[in-house]
Amino acid sequence: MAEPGWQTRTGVWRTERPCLLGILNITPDSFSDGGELGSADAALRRALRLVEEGADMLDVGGESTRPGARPVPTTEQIDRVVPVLELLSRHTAVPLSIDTRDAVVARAAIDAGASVVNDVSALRDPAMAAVVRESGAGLVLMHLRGEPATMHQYARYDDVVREVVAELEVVLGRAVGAGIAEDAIVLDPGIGFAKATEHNLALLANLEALTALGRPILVGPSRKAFIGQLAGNPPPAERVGGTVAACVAALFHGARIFRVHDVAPVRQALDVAEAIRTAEARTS
Ligand code: HH2
Repeated sequence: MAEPGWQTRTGVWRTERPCLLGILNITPDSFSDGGELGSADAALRRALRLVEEGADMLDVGGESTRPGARPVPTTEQIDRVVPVLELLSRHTAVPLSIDTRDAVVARAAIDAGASVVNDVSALRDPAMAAVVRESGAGLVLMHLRGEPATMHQYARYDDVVREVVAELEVVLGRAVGAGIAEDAIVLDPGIGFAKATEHNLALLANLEALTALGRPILVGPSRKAFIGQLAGNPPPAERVGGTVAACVAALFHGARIFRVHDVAPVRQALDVAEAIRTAEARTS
């Protein structure tokens, strides 16, 4: 069966090949790479490396959403991300995504060249839907309960898969009801957002339930705490093997888009895993 496409401002994104979204955090405090990109030039160098390693899209963020993080004011986010997006637009042809919950930041980022809005709060800002609709940007709707500062207290579920699918179905309906084209939307179970390790594992193992909503699935397990917990607590930058494992498992359960820091190893792993997956599909 053909994979659903993803309509962004720069055209339809075909998800026949696993898509890699390389992470560019322009933040002093991100959990794994905070403070690494202190200037637009450093961000450009990292971006060009990620593209060379096989990133299909770059996700630029000016606010950490790690557990306990405090919100970053609009103007500060804009000051962080807009110069980087402008520079990237001039130097690379890959589509750019803005990781923000703030409609004013999203608007400024789109004007600076972003073609996708990655909103981990799934349209909590009442002005966000209009920004996405009017600009024709692609949209990532992620599952989150509460706010990053407080979300750990909402990591309680009777049936995490059923509840996350039901809650994402509601936000998908709300987005479409607000006039956003369904083709522009991808869904994300929000790995690590108001989820304990057992919840992350159940979601990654049952993404088929989410693909039933008819939109491509994005996952963001990269370097997250559950990998540390399962692998003897290495620091985030040493969670590459666990990230690869989570992405490959997610691919076999239906994910098509992968948001990662370590593009080269994940690209190689997913290209091989996808060849195996499609060979299996042809012979069964
Ligand atoms: N995870 C993070 C940030 N944005 N967006 C989507 N769609 N899905 C995710 O799982 C996701 C996301 C958190 O990771 P990171 O950017 O590495 O850390 P921080 O929030 O500390 O900057």
